[in-house]
Amino acid sequence: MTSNFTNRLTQLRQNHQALIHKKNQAETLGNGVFTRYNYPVITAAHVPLNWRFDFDEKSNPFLMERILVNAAFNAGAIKHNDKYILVVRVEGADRKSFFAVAESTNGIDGFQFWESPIVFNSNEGADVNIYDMRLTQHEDGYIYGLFCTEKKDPNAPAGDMSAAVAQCGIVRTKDLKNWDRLADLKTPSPQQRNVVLHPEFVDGQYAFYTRPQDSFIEAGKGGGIGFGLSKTMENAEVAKEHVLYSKEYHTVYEGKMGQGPGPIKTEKGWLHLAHGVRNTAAGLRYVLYMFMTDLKDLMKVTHKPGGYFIAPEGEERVGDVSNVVFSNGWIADDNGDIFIYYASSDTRMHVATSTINQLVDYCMNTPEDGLSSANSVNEINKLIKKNKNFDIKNL
Ligand code: M1P
Repeated sequence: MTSNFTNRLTQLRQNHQALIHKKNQAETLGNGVFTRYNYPVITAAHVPLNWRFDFDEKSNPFLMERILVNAAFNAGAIKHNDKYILVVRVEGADRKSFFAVAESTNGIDGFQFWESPIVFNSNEGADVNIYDMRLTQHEDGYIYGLFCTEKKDPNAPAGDMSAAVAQCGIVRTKDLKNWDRLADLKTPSPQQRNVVLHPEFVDGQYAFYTRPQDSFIEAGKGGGIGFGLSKTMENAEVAKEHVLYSKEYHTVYEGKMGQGPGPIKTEKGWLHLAHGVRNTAAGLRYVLYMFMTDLKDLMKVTHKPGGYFIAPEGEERVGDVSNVVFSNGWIADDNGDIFIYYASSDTRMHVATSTINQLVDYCMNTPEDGLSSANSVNEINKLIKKNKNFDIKNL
C-alpha cells in the first residue's frame, strides 16, 4: 500500500471510531418533560466504512467513497437482549432507503451498526423504496416490523415520474437477524403510511393504527390516525378503519398526522407519540405531539395535551427536509425510564429521555388546545392566578 492510501485509511478509521465512541451529554435544565442530548445518536457518518469504501488500493487507488450514504433517520426501536436497538432508515445518495440494525448498551451513545444491512426473506418484491419501520414486540411472541413500501403509481399520467403509491409492508422476526416478509397489509385506503401494530390482541385479533390518506402527500379527506382489526398477520386485512384522532383547524396537525411508535401501556392508559403536520410559507412543518387512550377502549382518546411535545430546535431544523421532527421508535425500560428516538429534518437520529411518570403527568395536566387565542389566554390567566399563592422570589 502507498503511504497516501494508508494514511487516508488510518485517518478515516480514527475519525469513525472517535465519532461512534463520542460520549453524549444531557442538556442541563430542559423543560421538565424530557431531556434533550447535545449530539445526534446516529448520522450518515456512523455507517460502517466497509459499506462505503472499497479498501482495495488496486481497484480504489484514491480511496474514494464508492457508495455514498445520504442520511440515517426515522428508526424503529426495541430493547432486545438488554441492548437498545434501532432499526435505522439508511438512505443512499440514490434516494433508496434500506434498514440496518444499530445497538447501544446505554441508549444514549455508542450506537454501532451490525455487520450488514437487513435483508428480508421476501415473498413480496415490488418495492422501489422502503422506510420508517415500527417495531412491536407482540404478545404472540414475534417482533413485527411494519414499514412503508413505495412504488411508482401505475396510474400516473405519462411523464409524471414522482406520483407514488405507499402501502404497509410487514416483516417478522424473533432475533432481529432473520426477517420473514409477510403479505402487505390490505386496507380500504389508497395510500397507507405510518401503520403501527398494537402490542396486544384486541378481541382476539391483531390491532393496527393506520393513516388513511387520499394521495401520496396530500391527506385529502384522510390524514387522521385510524384503527382497525385483522384476524391474522399472515394475510393481514383491516376491512374498516375507524378514525380515533382527527385533523383540526389551526392545530399542529391540521394538515395530517401519523402514529409514531407503538403505544406504551401505563396504569393510567396507553401513552401515544405521534407526528403532526401543517403547511407554512416555508413548506411543511412536522412536530411531535402526545395523547393517551383508554386502557380498555383503545378507540377512546382520554387526554389530548395541546400543541407540540417536541419541535425541531437549533440544528435539528436544517437537513434534507428541513423543519421536521419525526419519531417511529421509543423504548420503555422496566424502571419507567423512556428513551424517545426522533429524527430531525430527515437527516439524523437523536434521543430524548423521560419517564413514564413525567409523560403521564404531561399528558394528563397539559391544557388541551382550546382552539382559539382567547382560550389560550384564559389558560395562562388561570395559571397566573394560581401562582399568586407562591412567592418564588423568597424561596
Ligand atoms: O419528510 C417528512 C416525513 O414525510 C413523510 O411523513 P408523512 O407520511 O406523515 O407525510 C414520510 O415520508 C417520512 O418518512 C418523512 O420523515
